[in-house]
Amino acid sequence: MSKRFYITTAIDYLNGQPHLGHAYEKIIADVIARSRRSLGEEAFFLTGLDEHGQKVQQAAQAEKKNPQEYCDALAADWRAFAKKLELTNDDFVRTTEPRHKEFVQAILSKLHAAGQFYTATYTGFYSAKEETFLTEKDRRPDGTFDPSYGEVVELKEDNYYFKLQAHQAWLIDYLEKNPAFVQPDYRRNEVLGFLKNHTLEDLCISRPVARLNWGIPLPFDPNFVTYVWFDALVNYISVPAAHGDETVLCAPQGSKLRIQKSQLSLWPADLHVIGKDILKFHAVYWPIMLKAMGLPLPKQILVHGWWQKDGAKISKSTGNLVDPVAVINEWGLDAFRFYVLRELNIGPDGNWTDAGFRARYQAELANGLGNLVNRSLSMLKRYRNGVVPARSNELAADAEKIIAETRALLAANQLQAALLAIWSLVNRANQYVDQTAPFRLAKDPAQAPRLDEVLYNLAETCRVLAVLLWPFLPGTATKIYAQLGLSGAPDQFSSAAWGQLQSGQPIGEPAPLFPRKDD
Ligand code: ME8
Repeated sequence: MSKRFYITTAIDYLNGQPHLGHAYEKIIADVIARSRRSLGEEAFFLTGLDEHGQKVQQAAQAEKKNPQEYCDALAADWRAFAKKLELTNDDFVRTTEPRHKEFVQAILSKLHAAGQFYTATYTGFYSAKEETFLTEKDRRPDGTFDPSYGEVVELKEDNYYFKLQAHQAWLIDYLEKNPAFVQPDYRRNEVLGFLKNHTLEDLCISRPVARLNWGIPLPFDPNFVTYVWFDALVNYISVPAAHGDETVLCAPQGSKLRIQKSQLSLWPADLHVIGKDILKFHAVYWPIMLKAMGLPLPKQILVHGWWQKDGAKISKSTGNLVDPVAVINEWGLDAFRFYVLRELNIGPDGNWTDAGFRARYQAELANGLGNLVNRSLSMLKRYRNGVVPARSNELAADAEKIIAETRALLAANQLQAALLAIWSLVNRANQYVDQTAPFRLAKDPAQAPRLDEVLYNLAETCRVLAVLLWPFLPGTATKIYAQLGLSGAPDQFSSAAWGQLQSGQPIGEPAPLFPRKDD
């Protein structure tokens, strides 16, 4: 059984509705998964929800629900959201599922038996909002804690700790020897800088049941639960275990786990797609946890930046939100998928403005791609009764160059650059219409052979574009195929090769892909 390309996203906290940042990350992962499948690889795409913790427990209490009921109701909204984005995820994990909880417990038992945990008493400050312990170093010069921590309380409690510190030198060495492990490079440098300038503190993995019970009970001490990182990160291997992945099943020896019949080979993950705020957990804690379990490390952690709206942090409390569902309902899913990937490269922070969104819709989608496809196919309908003329290769070299560029960029997860390459073909073809002026050629019967050539080149370019666009704009790509009279989805990159549109084939009905919207 061959190993699949395994791609994951962060699993989102279930304490509200999904926003632009969540949508962005899931779309990045979806485009990469679709690209790999289009390029001929088998891919497995995992996303899901992080459901334990104090915030969820408190939110459920506020609604007078038990936490599981509260999670079940909200999880239905998040699953519907994944559908709305047309994500092609192969599984959807919820950390409250038995298959996940049992695997976490099996791992905890193994690490406990191997002496990787110890107990210690903590005395200090705690932010429930951020679910984190604070130290004197976290105080501001005036002695207070940043308001982003919410209410900070003083605590004294016993907890279990995982030995991180012992692996610090190993991790520095690993990051130095594996420059692709964290991308982009400046994020890797950030992790290295942190590791070289700080002594790692061991990781607290538990909470006393008396304070938090909405977590996974420690199998070796019923007075404690684990939650957040030792719970959430393990989703990346608990799901492969549930699918019968032999590599991860070696980790918790001897335990009884629920395994589906599928028997997939997934681990190590090829790509964890995450946001910059959870880099330390993925690039420091997670590799050390895996090493302690005796498992190979993921191949790459791909770190995206954060969206703001109109230059300010996205925040529910100030109402500074982009509602992805409202945007999709008004403008269409593909316009939304296009804007987030075209506007923001994977790495830096981005800024959503409604004006910027409209401008790209108008210029690149309606006037660029939409106009090209619509006028090419309308002219073919009008001048040739919708029947594809004989093959002609005038735009073949341009197309082949851009096909090769797009292939390389998709393989390197350079999504914004791939869109730029694809749009250079859109622009080239629109320029070709202006240069060859088929509407003038149509008036002169002596130019009929030339008009045939032009119409073939345009229709074939539209077909090539549908294949290149499939991972990004699957609905639009499928519509272009249907308007060309082709059945199925343009989901195989190999069919982008020039000249596959057959002479004599009747096309379908041209219709605008991106209706113009008047402001
Ligand atoms: O961190 N722009 O969950 P989460 C871009 N449960 N991305 C954003 C964003 C923004 N404005 N806001 C959030 C968690 N994100 C944990 C993860 S993984 C084992 C556990 C991204 O709901 C954020 O960077 O707070 C993260 O990758 C994801 O959304 C989920 O964030």
